[in-house]
Amino acid sequence: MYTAYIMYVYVRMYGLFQQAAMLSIPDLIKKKRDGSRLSNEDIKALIGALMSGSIQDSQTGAMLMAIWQKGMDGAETEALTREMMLSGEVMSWPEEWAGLVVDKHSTGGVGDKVSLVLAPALAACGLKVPMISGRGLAHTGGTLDKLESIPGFNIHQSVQQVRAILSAVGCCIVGQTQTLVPADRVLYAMRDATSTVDSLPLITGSIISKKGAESLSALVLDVKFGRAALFKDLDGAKQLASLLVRAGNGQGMRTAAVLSRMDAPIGRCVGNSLEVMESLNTLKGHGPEDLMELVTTLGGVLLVMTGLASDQSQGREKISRAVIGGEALLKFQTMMEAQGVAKEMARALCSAHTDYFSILRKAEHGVELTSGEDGVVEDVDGLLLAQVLHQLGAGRTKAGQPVNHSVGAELLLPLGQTVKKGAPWLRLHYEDPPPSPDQICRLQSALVVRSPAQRRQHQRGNLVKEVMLPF
Ligand code: IUR
Repeated sequence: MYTAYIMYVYVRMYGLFQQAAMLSIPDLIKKKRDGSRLSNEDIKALIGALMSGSIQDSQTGAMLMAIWQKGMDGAETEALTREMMLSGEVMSWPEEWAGLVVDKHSTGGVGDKVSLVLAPALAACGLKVPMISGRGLAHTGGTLDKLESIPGFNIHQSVQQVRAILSAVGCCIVGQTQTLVPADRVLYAMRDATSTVDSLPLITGSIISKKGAESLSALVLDVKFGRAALFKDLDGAKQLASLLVRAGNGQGMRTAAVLSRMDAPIGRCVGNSLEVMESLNTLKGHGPEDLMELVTTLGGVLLVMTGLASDQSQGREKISRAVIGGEALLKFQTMMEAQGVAKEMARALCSAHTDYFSILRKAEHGVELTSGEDGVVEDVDGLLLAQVLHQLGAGRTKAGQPVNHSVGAELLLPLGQTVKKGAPWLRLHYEDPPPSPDQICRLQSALVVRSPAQRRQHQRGNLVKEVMLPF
């Protein structure tokens, strides 16, 4: 009885101490604003207040700006990531999948259709891939928009459905569910409204909390740098990659990053339907070199981290064989069926001689642009290309806007190829609005042709700059 009383007094006192130690929201804002680091308890209290609705929007905005200005160290970023992840459901998997559940995240690019090839290739190698992808925003494309250009493809799947598809197929590509990381939905909207999107700790918390909620064994990040990337220079991308790798490993996922160049579009097609077509051609063994380089590098890293390959070169080789041998294509076909595509249509899309445009929507109009000079294709400005396509309806400016899946462009010549004046280099697919003379002019300026004598080293072949492994 006496012991129970002592325990009661101890617990009450401890609670009172805890309460006294907890800072008010204005004090927390002041602490960060003045450059101090937030403790784990501070960050827990902050995310708790966000979820309970006891923090005002103005206070959240002020805290975001304080974080944007003063930054967060690695430990703070890890705590933010963990508390965000715990704000919602954390997925769980059958025991027999232990060590095999993986995913990839890309910081966004032009013509980036890697997920469409990588997810089924990993499944073909025996991994489980619950790939949660995003939609396109501004000039960057989104995997979900690409997949929705396939009639019937349903990106909305519950956690139970994801589990069932992974059991039957091994991979799925789905949108964010309502139950995962609700804190990120609130914070992301506020970051957008307060110009605090481009903060390294906030980006890290947002990306890694969502991957943590997938309960992954291993995660690979494709962190891009270059003119069409979030970070223009390698140093900025490296800084983000280090934070992401630390935060991912801190949440118990083996996390690695690949730093890759994002100047020219990846592959030859940009635009939703066209990119699905190019992904299917890649899964049929006819993929462009740069796309295959990314797919095999990222996949190879995941195979090494899950112990399915002894080193990076064996990992790359296994992924390459899964693609060339057709096993990945079969996985893609069954994934399409599991996600709502009619069986006959999925089979037709995956057959050797598909007339893609009998299934995918083709734009009503097309025009070919021609080179103004003789020489060698030195570069194609992916950012310029994506910006014009965005204006023609291929992308969205605000979340929730529809996109025109049929708008896009095909590069008719690879980098390094000789071109003659008057030869076509780009086929533009458009509907309404048609391209204006100014837009045509901007597209033309995306092509950089040099005489063979002037030619510098072209960029294909060293797309992957560095691989950061967790060990
Ligand atoms: N993708 C995310 O999931 N979160 C972010 O903050 C950014 C991209 I920037």
